[in-house]
Amino acid sequence: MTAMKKAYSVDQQDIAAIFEEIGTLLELKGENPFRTRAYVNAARALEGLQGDLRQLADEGRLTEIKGIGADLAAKITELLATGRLKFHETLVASLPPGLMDLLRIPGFGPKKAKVVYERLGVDSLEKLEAACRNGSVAQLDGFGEKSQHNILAGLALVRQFSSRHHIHTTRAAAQPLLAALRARAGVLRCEVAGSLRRQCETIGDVDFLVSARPEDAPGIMADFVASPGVLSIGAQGATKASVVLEGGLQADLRVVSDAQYAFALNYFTGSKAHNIALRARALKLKQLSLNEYGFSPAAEKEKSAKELGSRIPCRTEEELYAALDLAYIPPELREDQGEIEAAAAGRLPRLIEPGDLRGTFHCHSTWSDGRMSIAALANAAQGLGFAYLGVADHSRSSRQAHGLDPERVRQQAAEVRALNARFARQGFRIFFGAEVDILADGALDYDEPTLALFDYVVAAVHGGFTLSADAMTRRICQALAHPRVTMLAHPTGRLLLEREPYAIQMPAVIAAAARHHKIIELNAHPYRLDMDWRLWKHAKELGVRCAINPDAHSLADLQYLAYGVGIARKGWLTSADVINCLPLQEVEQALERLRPPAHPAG
Ligand code: DGT
Ligand code: CA
Ligand code: CA
Repeated sequence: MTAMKKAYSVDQQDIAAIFEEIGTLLELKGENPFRTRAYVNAARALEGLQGDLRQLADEGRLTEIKGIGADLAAKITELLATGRLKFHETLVASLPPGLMDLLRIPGFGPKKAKVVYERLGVDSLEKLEAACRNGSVAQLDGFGEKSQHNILAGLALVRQFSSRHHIHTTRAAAQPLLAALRARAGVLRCEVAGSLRRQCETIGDVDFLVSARPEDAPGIMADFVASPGVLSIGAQGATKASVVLEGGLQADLRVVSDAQYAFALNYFTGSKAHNIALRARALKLKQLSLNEYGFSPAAEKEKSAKELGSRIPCRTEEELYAALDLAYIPPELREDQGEIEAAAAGRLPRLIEPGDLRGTFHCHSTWSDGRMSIAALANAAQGLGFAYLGVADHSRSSRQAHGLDPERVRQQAAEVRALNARFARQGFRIFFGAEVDILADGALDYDEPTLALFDYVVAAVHGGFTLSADAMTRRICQALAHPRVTMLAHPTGRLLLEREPYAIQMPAVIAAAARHHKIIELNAHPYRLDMDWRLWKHAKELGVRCAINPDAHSLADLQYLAYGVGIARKGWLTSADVINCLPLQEVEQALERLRPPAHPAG
């Protein structure tokens, strides 16, 4: 992935990403490892930097950052001033563009990429596949049959995933295009449709819909395909255009008349399965056929809505659903999962909204692998209007994430107590928790006296992903039976578009959570969105409550909560199903009820 280069708006994370990429590129070129390390170390230092980078630069104090010498300081200054770095651009241009793609294969690093490039001339995923298929990769020193086989399996994964995109990057790419369309003269109404409007966990392409007078359509098209960030134009007609954006995301635009807008919005929002079910209802109930232009008489010889206009005119989707005797169905529910039946019966849930959240759990601080202090996290949570924030740093077995040993847990508890003494006056509370590893045998990573220190415990699997489904299910169900466990983190361990879920029987896990009154997390990180939306309706029916958690490692990550709310809406959840919609006092009582009393000391 090429690091972002937005002029003037680069921040320290963007610069860290560019340094990281430079490290990789230098390694690909076989540069001196010390030089490579210097960039990687600088990237780490920038990621963890607490102060304001721009201010440090203005004061000429960049070299005070650990690992930043005069040379790197000059590069940071160049990036801050221009949003670009000549050295980086020259380096990128000096290597075949497809070489970086090889690194998307799991377990395939710069060292291996360098070997296949130099020995076999492989500089693209296609060439790598061909070289594996004809056996030449297995012949290379340090590779062999097994590693050739693994590369082919990895290639299949990359291919499967590369046609879809994460929701946060898609939103970031779509937002300026949507704003530009809405601001353009002649655009009457404009919305994003498709999977993005339905808040799906990953996105194939973005579908924009505009209504305008016919004479305005060509100009709107022309502006759209000339938007900043457009890499190539796939198609451009009178009412349809399709472009590919930087990063490989496709964006489609349709322009329709304002009279067609509600029908087109409904059609292009989908899902296809929902459209088909809705069309069946129109035929059965009204003997009308429904498509993106409107309601037409079902009899074949009559003129269609495209030529005559809709038999029942609808200005909005609300009117369209009402014409079919249905309550308005929010886009998130349009997956043909019983929403039409529920809308007909007046049984649609009143879905949770972002403003319903009163706090959140599962945030990481600098005590483990987070970038922010607990106080900074708490302040940010207050800034979002929250009444509480749960810290949950890693337990000791998560070494790579600087998991805390019991002694550090006690020190952290003291810090939280001191902070709460201050925050209590503002009606705000930090809940002291931990993200405790579930060990391979299902035991927790801390002993009882340590566990008793926490207000709540998030139990999580961070290793041993290769267990059988039976063993993994037993392992997690055992943790759910533990009296100290409050909630289960990211239940399937999936990393969207990167790593499949581990083998696990989720129905059994959900049943165990219900039996032991445990909360299941909806991890709002755009790589996780785990537990999957398809499972929440069932979990809710069994009485399992949800916690929407950002798994935040930085302040910006708190914004992930919005994606979590989107997925919760897809899962039919209301504010009553989500524990962090409770006001402070009630959430305190709820956690207290779930928490066994501590044993007397000694
Ligand atoms: P994506 O892009 O794969 O994440 O998913 P969508 O849902 O955005 O799918 P897309 O972009 O292919 O099409 C947008 C919507 O257009 C889709 O949700 C429903 C509608 N649509 C597309 N093709 C058909 C079709 O053959 N029949 C019906 N009924 N609707 C369709
Ligand atoms: Ca789409
Ligand atoms: Ca599309």
